Amino acid sequence: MSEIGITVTQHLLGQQAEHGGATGAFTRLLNELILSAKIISREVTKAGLVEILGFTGARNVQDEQVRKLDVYAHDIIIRRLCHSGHLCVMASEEDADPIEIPRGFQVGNYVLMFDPLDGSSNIDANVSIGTIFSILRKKSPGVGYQMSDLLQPGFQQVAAGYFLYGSSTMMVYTTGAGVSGFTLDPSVGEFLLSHPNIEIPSRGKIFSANVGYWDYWSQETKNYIDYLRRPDQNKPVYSCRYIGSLVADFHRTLLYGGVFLYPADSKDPKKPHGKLRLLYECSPLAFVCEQAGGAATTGRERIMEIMPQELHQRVPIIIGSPEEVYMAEQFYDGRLS
Ligand code: P6P
Repeated sequence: MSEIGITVTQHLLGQQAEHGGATGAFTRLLNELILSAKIISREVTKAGLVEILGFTGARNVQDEQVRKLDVYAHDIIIRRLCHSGHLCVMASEEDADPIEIPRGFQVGNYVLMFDPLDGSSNIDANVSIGTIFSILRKKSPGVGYQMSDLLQPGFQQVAAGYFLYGSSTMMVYTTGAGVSGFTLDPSVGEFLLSHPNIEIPSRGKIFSANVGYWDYWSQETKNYIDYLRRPDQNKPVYSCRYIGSLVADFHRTLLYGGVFLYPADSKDPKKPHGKLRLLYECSPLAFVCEQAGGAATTGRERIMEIMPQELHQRVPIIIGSPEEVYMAEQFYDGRLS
């Protein structure tokens, strides 16, 4: 091992070597994403010092105000990944439509779905935010892409993960052979292996949900949260922790155990299935969580088995330690109340 430890590129090359037929395309693709994250991290870190905070005045496909850093992160990823030569199409939270590879650029056999800067409403308060990514293989024949290449269920992912821009910048990812975490060492500009083989505790002591929406929740959700809150000598006393930034709430759940949920609620008729998006938020985090020994469900269906119907589809999510997630399913299917 070198004096600075294992870099993420070395880790990727090691995984590539284990895939006999690997051409290196996937490694080069992920390296472009890693470079994009380093650039985004630099801007996020100094966001309070330069005029890159605030709103652009536009609203995205989610009808959310778009912040300058959102657009910056979105643009950086698109520019760098278009040049990678390994993608046939991309999709971003910030764009209503699929993002085609411009004419003149080499087209490849992978699909990238991403949320460029999730939790950006927290930027002004210096709360941790993140980039979430999901990589799939092109399934349709021929050179161009079909919507079916984008609307694939989570179990078809070849890789998924996130970058967390917090007290340090971290990368956590899986290619289906466990979960590894890397921390950016700004002095050398490298992501170094800091969390090899992450495994989520089978049970935790924290639940994470926006309890402010209690009156908008279904009775099943209320019964489950009541169960977690109820003192019972057969289970730990749970704390409630909610940052309101998905990547930060998920990362804490992954390392400490417990459960994060953003259930369906009735507060916005336009979002009856909750707020979080399937393809570039719930599905990639579900892949990471399952690979770490956890689980991810809508309460009634495994996230990774949902057949997507549209690009920006929203789903309820309950994700985390297996014991808390499987307990939740018993409340949603009526076995417990
Ligand atoms: P609420 C941030 O805007 C985000 O998309 C996720 O990062 C976060 O988990 C969720 O919304 C918070 O939503 O409704 O609790 O403010």
